[in-house]
Amino acid sequence: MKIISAKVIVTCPGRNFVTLKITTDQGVYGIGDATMNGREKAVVAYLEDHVVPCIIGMDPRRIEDIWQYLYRGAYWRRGPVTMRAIAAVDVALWDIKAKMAGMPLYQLLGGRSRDGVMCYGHANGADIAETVDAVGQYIDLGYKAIRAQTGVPGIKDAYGVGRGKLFYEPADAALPSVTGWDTRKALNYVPKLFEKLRETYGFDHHLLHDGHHRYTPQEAANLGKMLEPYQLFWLEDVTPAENQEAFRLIRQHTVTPLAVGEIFNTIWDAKDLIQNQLIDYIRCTIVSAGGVTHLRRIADLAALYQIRTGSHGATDLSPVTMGTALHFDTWVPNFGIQEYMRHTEETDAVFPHDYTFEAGELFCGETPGHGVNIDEELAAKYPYKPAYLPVARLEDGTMWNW
Ligand code: KDG
Ligand code: MG
Repeated sequence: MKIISAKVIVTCPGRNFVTLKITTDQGVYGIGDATMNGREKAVVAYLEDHVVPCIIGMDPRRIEDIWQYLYRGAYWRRGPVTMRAIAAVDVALWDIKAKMAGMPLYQLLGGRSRDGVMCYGHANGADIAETVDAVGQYIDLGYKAIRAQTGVPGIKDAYGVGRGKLFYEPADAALPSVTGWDTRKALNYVPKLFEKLRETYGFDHHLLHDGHHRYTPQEAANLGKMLEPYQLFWLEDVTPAENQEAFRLIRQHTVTPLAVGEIFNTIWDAKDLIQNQLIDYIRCTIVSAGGVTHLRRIADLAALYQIRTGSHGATDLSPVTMGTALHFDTWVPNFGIQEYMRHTEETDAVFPHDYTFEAGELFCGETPGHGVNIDEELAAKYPYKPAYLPVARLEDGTMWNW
């Protein structure tokens, strides 16, 4: 059996997606996601110029060997571009293998560990009152877990507050727009949101919050401590993770569970945090961390330390990643939660899929493969549009982490 073509498809049904379609000489094809928000074309070039020519003629059944070939063989290891390109190939090959076996992907991974996958939605509002209402809407939709982000008085466009409700897209400008940040104002305001949420809805639902890399380790520890009475499911990306020692400082001061990993690419980014038990949830997902083959290794390492998964699932992770992640979540023994930011109708039409949402849980389908396809004719109607994530600056103009 041979790979006879590997086609990179770029489409923008509301936002940009990069998809790889690998076809075999036996007519079976597989689909992989290679999207990198705001830097899409770098992965397109990596795939078209450096990966596709190497894999034509290879046996698509040799998933592990092809993964190692692309990882070790490039000499230049890791990084968001490389690992997304490898992920796209890996997922397409798992899709092919599962189709050939006539099984949904989770069966090849080891079968079902659970019926449904608990997911969390994104509630946001311009201020506390609006965010409390938004959380109520998610509760009415049946969600068991909700991430709450509020605008902060005096901060221009705080992170996580979008224009849409069920879906919003932060990469919304042809050049990066400038948002503001002020830690003091956020630290005074965010705990009040969670106080109000618990006062209004009680403690039956899981609540989550994303710090989006904004706080210093000391400020992060302070936030974690202030949020303790409200028993969050997790506090995410509360400080940037380049310096992983920072998490030790945070950990020493708060028992609020910590989550990190959506911008990690390999097990090496997560290893020290996991082995030193400095986090509670690892948020790497399929597209950013080298596909099913590599994410499985990260989850297995995390399981040794009772750290659970919490796959990133914002709108820039295409339905191909979402569908694959749901098969992974259905199998992985140390599953924690799955982020679920809904895609627009246009995106869903370009990527027909068989996963469903019911009563706060997501369910992968039973069709052979990962259950997500691409309608190439429809995809062609939505050409690439440059779109960047925003940047953040402090009031005095200093660049900050978005
Ligand atoms: O492309 C960047 C987004 O995926 C990211 O900002 C979303 O932090 C995010 C999250 O937790 O979903
Ligand atoms: Mg995040």
